Amino acid sequence: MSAIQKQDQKIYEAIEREKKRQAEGIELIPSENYTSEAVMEACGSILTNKYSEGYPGKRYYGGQENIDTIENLAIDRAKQLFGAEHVNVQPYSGSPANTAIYFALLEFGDTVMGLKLEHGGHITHGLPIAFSGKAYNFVQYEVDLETGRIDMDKVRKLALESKPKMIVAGYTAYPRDIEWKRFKEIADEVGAITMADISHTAGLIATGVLESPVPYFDVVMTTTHKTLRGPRGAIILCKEKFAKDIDRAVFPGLQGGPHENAIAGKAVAFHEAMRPEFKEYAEQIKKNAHHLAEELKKHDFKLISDGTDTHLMLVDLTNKNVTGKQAQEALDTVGITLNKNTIPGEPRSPFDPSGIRLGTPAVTTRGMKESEMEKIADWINKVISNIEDTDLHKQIKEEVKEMCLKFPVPGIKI
Ligand code: DSN
Repeated sequence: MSAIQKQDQKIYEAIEREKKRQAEGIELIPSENYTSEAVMEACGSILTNKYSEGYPGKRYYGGQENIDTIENLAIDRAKQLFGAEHVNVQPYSGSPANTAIYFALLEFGDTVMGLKLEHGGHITHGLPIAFSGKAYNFVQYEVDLETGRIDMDKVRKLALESKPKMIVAGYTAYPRDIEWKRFKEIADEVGAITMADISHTAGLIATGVLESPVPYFDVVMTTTHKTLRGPRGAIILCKEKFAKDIDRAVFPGLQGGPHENAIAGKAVAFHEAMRPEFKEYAEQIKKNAHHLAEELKKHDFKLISDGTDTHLMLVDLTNKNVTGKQAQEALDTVGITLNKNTIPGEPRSPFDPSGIRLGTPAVTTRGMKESEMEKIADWINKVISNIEDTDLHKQIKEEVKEMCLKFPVPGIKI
């Protein structure tokens, strides 16, 4: 950081403060993680200087010999990691990847099925005010309000009624296993394309900790920065028969020059994810999430679907007489970061919803295990049960910091 320090003090200081925040606090936002130093080196490398519109072997600018090597490595590693027929590693992030998939395989106005946002879906899965919801006729399915789970019979009924051209499965706030095979059977019944968004669970899927949709689904996409622990970005995996359409939709359909520094970071992360220790990491994410869920339940927190099969959980705070926003803000003051979240059937506004969403990918990267999950649940309970007790919050902030400093964050030396 010495160059930034010399020439841009304001940015330098903000980054230093962010380092301290990341090191001294507990990160529970389930879509965040800490990349390795190797991933950060690739992202911060001289590769950021290069333009490389096109694909390996077919570029529009010169000087591509090293870029092609890097992008081909990213593609080959992703294919191996997920057992995919074809991979595009150029999407800038999850939303552009999803938009590219729709652009490749649908016509504007086509009917698509996706899970409603407040039930755990993503804005790109058909939110009416988003591009997906405006450009396509999204028919939204929901989770069962009693069980918090997707009822596959209801999905089938909706598919038979609405005859979608595509069915989207895979979510951002759904704590349970997804029945990929059943989705595929329903899609086949109505002749729909299957699209899986595994952004949240890709690291668990790549390691076999959760079942993969890749053998069943036509197209699968994932961001690379969540449980997969790579740089910010996304990839699209698909069956060979969709390869040309997907590639054309990413470039030149939607994007210009790919970010080859991020693609190098993806390649490094895929290499890391193929190591045996990454499987152990993914298994521990799930164990930690399960343990944290059970501990929260002991403190009378109501979990949507009563638990988790994955890395994340969704908590309805209604019985605690605290809103999601109040909880998020109070927990922020003690150094515990999570996000306020709508719950299925949300009666409140998305800016101040009834729930919180939390997960274990980041704390597991630091080496925290079940005993730390017990402490975290205890602190969350104390803060939420004493939402205005700022003296208690100050004391917990010190306890949080003391524990965190025993678990270093990759790339941060405090
Ligand atoms: N923002 C991501 C998440 O937090 O789940 C989804 O895009």
